[in-house]
Amino acid sequence: MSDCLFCKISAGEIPAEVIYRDDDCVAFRDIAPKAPVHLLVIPHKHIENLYDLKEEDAELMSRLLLTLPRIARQQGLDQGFRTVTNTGHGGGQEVFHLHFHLLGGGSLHSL
Ligand code: IU
Repeated sequence: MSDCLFCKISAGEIPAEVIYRDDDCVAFRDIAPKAPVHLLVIPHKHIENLYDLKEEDAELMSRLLLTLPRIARQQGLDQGFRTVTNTGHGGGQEVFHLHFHLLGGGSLHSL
């Protein structure tokens, strides 16, 4: 999607502090971190949010989920981490390209 900020980060057209990249996804630091480690993990494919997922995205999502703990370990989050995905305005979503917040490195309160 031509006017999507995260598509542009995925394509390398807008700078971001990228810490991981593979054929499916890219992970970069959130510009307004809410924890000592706060990454956003996004598929390259433009999917708006969980409501926008199709059956054909199942394998991509499966691989992406398997990637999250690998990235967390690379970041030294051996004690654990949190993932959050906001869906739609009602879920507090501000950027409409599917992303998983990956947070850790401090004491996170229970939800
Ligand atoms: P949300 O789940 O859509 O509310 O989260 C969007 C996140 O994207 C939020 O934490 C912002 O700080 C973050 N972000 C960013 O990292 N870089 C940007 O250029 C913009 C937002 I705009």
